[in-house]
Amino acid sequence: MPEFSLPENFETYPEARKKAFITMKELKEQSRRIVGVFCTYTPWELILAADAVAVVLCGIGDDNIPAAELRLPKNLCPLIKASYGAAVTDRCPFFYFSDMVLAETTCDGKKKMYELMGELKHCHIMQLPPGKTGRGALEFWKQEVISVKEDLEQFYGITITEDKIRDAIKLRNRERKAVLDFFEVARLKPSPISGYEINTVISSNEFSPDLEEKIAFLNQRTAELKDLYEREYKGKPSRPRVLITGCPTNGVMDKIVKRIEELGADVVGFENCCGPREKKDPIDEEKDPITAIAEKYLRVNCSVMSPNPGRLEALDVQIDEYQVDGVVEVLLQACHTFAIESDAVKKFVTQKKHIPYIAINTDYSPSDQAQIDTRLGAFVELLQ
Ligand code: BJ8
Repeated sequence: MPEFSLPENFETYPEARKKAFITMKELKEQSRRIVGVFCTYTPWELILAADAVAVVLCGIGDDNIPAAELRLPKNLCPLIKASYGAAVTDRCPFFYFSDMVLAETTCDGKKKMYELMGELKHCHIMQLPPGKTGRGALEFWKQEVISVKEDLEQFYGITITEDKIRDAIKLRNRERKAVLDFFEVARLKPSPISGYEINTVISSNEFSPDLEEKIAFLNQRTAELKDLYEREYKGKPSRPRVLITGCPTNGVMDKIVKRIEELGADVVGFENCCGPREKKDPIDEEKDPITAIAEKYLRVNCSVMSPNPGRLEALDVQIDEYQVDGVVEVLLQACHTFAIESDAVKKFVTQKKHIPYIAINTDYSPSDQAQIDTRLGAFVELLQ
């Protein structure tokens, strides 16, 4: 059995991180292939078809930022700094034990950070077209999907067959459905689950070497919550219902999502990459699999795409389906694409949907917590 060592500072790590390191080490010792990923544009199906486990690397902790700032500018998105900081300090078990990284040129900060990350281990960077509809965008992206397949084959010395890709598409579509059903429990009014729990369950399940196990777990939890609703929630009054939109929120869960709920509202939905954004859109199982994968991921409604009308369409549907009373937009420091798009989002929410909207600009440090609490408190009050 191959032996893998732990980082030098392992003994100083908190218990949860130590546990994750041990789990990953065991996985490596079982000779499992591990690929680190960052973004919703990642074609996970190809990783699955390579018999590899995909692990999500996005940094969420403030503690890794000082190390990142030795090489990255301070005025940069905290998600980017935390991701690089966790990798360069050996504090991320998923990066530490991944064989390679599969990432995409989304925003400028991320794509330039990947150049530094590439000094640490093999990073395959997919070039994302700047828009979904430009002439040649799909064909260009399809070539990028093909190059991922070829790199995985070369890196691991394997052949990824069409049948393997088709099987992976089917399995991931089933997983998408299970995740979506779980998110949609919060459409019930009043919601039998907090937004904080939704996010915690989804993010802790993101890394799961066994997708069948993950699907079974989510299906069971969804059924339990529906049962709980029938027994204890149905017919009772609801607290104000909030939808989160904007940048990914895993790094500000305590700072924003938890606080909204402590202040008296329910976070019922996420129109961001921590929510059902891409889960609602399965991959076509009938088409040529590479084309179907390319088409599916090019439809992701991220602000890095210009134009990006699909995001407002998704907001429109989600506000109605989740019976939302107010929208909180999270803008991470120096995220220009979401910050600029927030103008259209605000107009849409207040003028077309006629509900209140607030934008919170923040980073991963606790220094602005009091100011955020004051603003969120006033917002929740407005929704009562
Ligand atoms: S598909 S949202 S996961 S790029 S890192 S853009 S917050 S400045 S994360 Fe994202 Fe993929 Fe889009 Fe989703 Fe802004 Fe920060 Fe850039 Fe960010």
